[in-house]
Amino acid sequence: MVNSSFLNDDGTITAIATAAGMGGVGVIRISGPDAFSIAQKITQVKTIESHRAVFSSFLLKDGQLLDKGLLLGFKSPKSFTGEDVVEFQLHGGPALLQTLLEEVLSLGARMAKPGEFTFRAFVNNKLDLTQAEAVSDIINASTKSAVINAANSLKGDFSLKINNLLKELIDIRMYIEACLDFPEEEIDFIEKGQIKAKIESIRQSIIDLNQIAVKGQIIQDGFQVCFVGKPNVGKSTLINLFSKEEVAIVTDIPGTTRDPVRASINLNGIPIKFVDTAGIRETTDVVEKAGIEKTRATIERSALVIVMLDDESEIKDYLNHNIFSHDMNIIWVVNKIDLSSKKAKVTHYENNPLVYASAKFNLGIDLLENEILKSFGLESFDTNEQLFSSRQRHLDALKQINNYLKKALETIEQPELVAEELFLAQKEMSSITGEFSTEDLLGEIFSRFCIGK
Ligand SMILES: Nc1nc2c(ncn2[C@@H]2O[C@H](COP(=O)(O)OP(=O)(O)OP(=O)(O)O)[C@@H](O)[C@H]2O)c(=O)[nH]1
Ligand SMILES: [Mg+2]
Repeated sequence: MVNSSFLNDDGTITAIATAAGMGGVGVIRISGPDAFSIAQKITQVKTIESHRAVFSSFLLKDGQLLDKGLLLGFKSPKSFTGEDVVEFQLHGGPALLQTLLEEVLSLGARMAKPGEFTFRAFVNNKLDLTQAEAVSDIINASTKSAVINAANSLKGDFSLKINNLLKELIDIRMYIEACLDFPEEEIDFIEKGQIKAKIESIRQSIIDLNQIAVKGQIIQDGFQVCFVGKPNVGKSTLINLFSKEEVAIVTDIPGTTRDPVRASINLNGIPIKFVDTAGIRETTDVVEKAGIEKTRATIERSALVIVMLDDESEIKDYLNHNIFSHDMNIIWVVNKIDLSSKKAKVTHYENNPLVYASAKFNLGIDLLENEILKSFGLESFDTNEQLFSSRQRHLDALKQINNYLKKALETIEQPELVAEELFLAQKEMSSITGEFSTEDLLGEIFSRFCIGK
């Protein structure tokens, strides 16, 4: 794991904090014990006051002026990382920033690894793990809703909910353990009832939290939806309509699309990656055959498949040929209704929706959009609902906690077992905020950051 190496390193680190490429302003960040002394050498500012911006020169060792800009110092512990931090704000030219970065490195700092600044903030208790993850989420957010959720997590909403439940859980566990230590003071019938009720209430809160977290994760990561169907059925026309631009070539020649075409679309605040694929048919054309193989691979990776049809009678062919795995999320779409007397509507084929539409004339597409959201339980999605960014890791932990609490309730007559299950639930809860976390987990989380964060 890339990051394990920085777990016990408190040297001075630096990186260009702004995105690669040219920009009006570029930022170089330095954190660690030598941050201020390095900055003094570069700017020749004698005393750098904390939390005060100073307009200064940035110079090389031989006195060559590189640029002028803002020098900002943050004295430990009142900084993002909790260490001494300095930021240089200068013009955002890649060569300029690189030259100044090399100067900082030559004065004793080393290059920061991805996520290392945030990792230090975590180690120095400036952020807990969910907040550190939210830093990465807010940078990677692709819609406004995702930004707001990440901001809620960063502010500590998710951690607060977990910590409150953790407190309640510890209280009950302590009480049971105390009773176990003094067996002469048996837990009486009424108390048992109260313990059970408390565990039930925590479990309900975990279930509620999980529901919010699932939505948060969908908004954060979105999901992949692919279009499949016979050549010429209108798949590319549909992806172009959704993405409001010509991402795929549309012709009346069957077999036009060969490589999968991708477009990211924001549907009700949810980022969806649509993939248009090569039409499925028996073919001897080698290139088209390769395209069809890719289609199968794309179907496997998609959370939902939209199968476009010329006629509903084709559904049986797909089912007879076992094109889709048994638990695949499918929406059938009969396209080109403008050529028949069919009306735009939604019906069902077995358990899956069947939408009648026209991609070319934008008929029934609103119904299709609604069915897409519905297939993920998001049709009545309230974008004002207080959510937070969450990840698979959080969902897995919440599921585990729920299991432990369930077991605790099942063994309520045996306090030793209840205490053990509550302890496991407590450990799992603490793993969410990072109180109990392995090096591997930390490495995995922080290595996904960009450099400079
Ligand atoms: N009348 C009518 N024509 C449509 C409709 N949707 C698509 N077409 C036409 O059907 C033809 C094929 O459309 P495409 O979107 O290229 O079809 P495709 O499924 O991507 O085809 P391949 O890439 O070859 O697999 C084009 O001439 C489209 O203009 C529709 O709703 N009504
Ligand atoms: Mg196509």
